[in-house]
Amino acid sequence: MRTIFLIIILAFSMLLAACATNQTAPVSTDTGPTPTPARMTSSGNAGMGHMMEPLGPEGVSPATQDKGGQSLPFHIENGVKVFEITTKPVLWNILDDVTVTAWTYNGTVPGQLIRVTEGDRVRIVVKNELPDPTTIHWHGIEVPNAMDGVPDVTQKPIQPGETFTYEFIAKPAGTFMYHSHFEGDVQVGTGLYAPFIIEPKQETAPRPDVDVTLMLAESRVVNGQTFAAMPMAGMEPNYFTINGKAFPATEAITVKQGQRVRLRFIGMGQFVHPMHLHGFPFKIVATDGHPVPPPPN
Ligand SMILES: [Cu+2]
Repeated sequence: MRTIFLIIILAFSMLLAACATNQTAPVSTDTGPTPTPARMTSSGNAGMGHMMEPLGPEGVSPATQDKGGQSLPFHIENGVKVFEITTKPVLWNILDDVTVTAWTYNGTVPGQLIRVTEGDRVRIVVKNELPDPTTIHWHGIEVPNAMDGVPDVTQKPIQPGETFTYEFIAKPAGTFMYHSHFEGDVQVGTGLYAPFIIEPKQETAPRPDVDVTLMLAESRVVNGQTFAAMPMAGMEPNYFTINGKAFPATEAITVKQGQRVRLRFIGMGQFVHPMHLHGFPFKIVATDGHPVPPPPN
C-alpha cells in the first residue's frame, strides 16, 4: 500500500500581517482570499512614503551564501544556548537572473534556522548592521514581555551599530518564527524573517523521516529596485518565493515511498498562499504552533 503521511504545520500570514504592522493594526475581518491589513500604518517614526520607497542595490554586497533557512550554530555558556545574529542588507538572488536587495538575518533569506528543545534557555545576541533601527519578535513563543521585541513598548529600537541581547526559556514546542517588529511592512517584506523550531522534550507524535520548513513570501522587484510587496495598488508582488527562491529556483523535496514527511509551512508575507500537494493527501496536525485536537467520535 502506498502511504505517504503528511503532517502540516501552518502559520497564517493573516496573523503575521496583524503582528508585523505593529500594535496599531486592528484584526482584519475580511473573509476574502487576500486579507488586506485594515490600515497601512507604519510603526516607528517613518510615514507611508518611506514604506513605498525602493531599497536600491547601491553599496550593497552580494550574498556569500545561496541557501536560506540553514541551521544557525550556537555555543553553550553556563548551560545557555547562545546564538549570534547580525542584521544586514545583501543582494539576494531569487532566480539566477533576478536579484533583490534584501534585509537579512546573517545574510540569507530566510534567515538561519534556530532549532532548540523545549525548556532550553536561549540567548540571542543581535547586532544591527542595517541603515535603520530594528527589533526582533519571537512569533508564537512564550517570552517574557521585555523580550517581545515591540519597539518603544517593550524595548528601545536597536539602532544601527547597536547590539541587543534577547534571552528566554524556549516554550512551548512547535513551529515558530522570528521576524522584525520595526516597520514590519518593510523589514519583514524585504527579508527579515526566519524559522524557529522548538522540539518537544517528550515526543508524542511519530518522528518524521523527512522534516522540511517552507517559508512562503513575496517579492516586488522592478528595474533592479526592490520594494516591500503589499496588498495595495502599485505595490503588489511580481514574484512568489519559497525559502527565498522563486520557481524554478525552488528546491525539490525528494522522498521515498512510505516515508513519513513533515512539512512546516510558514506564511511570512501579507498574502495568503493556499498550498496543495498534487496527487497525494496530507493531514493537518498543528496550526500556529498548536496541535490540532483529534476529531470527536
Ligand atoms: Cu509575528
